Amino acid sequence: MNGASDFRSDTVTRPTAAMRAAMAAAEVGDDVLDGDPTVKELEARAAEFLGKDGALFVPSGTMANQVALGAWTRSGDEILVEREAHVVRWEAGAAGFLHGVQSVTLSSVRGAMDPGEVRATIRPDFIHCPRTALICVEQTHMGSGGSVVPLANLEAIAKVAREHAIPVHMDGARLANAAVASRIAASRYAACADSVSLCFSKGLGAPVGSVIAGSADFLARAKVVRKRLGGWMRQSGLIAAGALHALEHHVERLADDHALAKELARALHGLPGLACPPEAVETNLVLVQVTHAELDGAALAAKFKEHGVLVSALSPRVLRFVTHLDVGPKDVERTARAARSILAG
Ligand code: TLP
Repeated sequence: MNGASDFRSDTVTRPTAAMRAAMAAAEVGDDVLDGDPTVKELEARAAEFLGKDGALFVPSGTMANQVALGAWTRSGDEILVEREAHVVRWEAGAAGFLHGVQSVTLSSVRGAMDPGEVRATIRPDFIHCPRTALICVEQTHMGSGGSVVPLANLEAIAKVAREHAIPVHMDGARLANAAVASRIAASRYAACADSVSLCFSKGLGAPVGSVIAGSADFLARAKVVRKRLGGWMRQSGLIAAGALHALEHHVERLADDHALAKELARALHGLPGLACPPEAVETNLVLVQVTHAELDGAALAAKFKEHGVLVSALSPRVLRFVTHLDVGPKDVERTARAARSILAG
């Protein structure tokens, strides 16, 4: 929809002119045969950003998570994961389909699982039990509207995990948002995990690509899983250049997206049938509870579309607005006008 205010996801951004120029100028090679120089540079830069030995470039955040699961688990294992985490909610059952692992899900307060409950859920070493092979955390936590999981909580979970010699995987699709919002380095959050993913195709504004980072040992296994999943690419320097540009130029500006998300929440909160307390907005996601008597999430999203505003209905009672590089204050004003007109009618 041309000219729309597209709040469906931060994945919808189009590369900027400067990013396209960087991509066009990228030096490339066959990443499988000899290593692509731009991919190598991106992997080194991303590893440094995340404070890990190294990183592997993969096509998507889903593949980054699934490469990690494949590298840490074997068929019949169990993973502990937050109930709303992308790994269990939004990856089409990949953990079971690809790796034969079952997921035990734990509730959380805005993405922060209770370390005591994590400890209590770890299986004993007993012939009848599956092996608890991995604990998964997510930063920011998408399911609770981009909340920043407190560092102290992640450290407490990491401590439990280490005591039981269980690795931790962090879905860091939007870790850069957490770092910018909290002014805590991404590498400090990542230090709570043995593997961490980062997406360039979300708030960072690149067209494609994620990395999965960790120790040299982990990466050796991860490389095999990436190969098995068909995720090893060839002249991928072209897209890695977009990701490199994003890492160099689009991290600090995430603060603008966060401010805009708050502005959007302020504009919508309290309109009849909508609730999105601005104080709950920590990064670039705004979850709007739909309490309207006649309109559910899907009906409301359809009405917004008539006004040129695109938004996701996550469930009958929840709309999700996401701010990013390609929306600004005018789009928020348009959304507020649309909301007032829809709800007045
Ligand atoms: N999430 C998408 C949809 O899949 C829901 C979105 O629009 O937010 N981890 C987290 C926390 C994510 O939010 C996503 C994407 C992923 C992983 C997967 O990334 P991709 O889409 O690159 O596979």
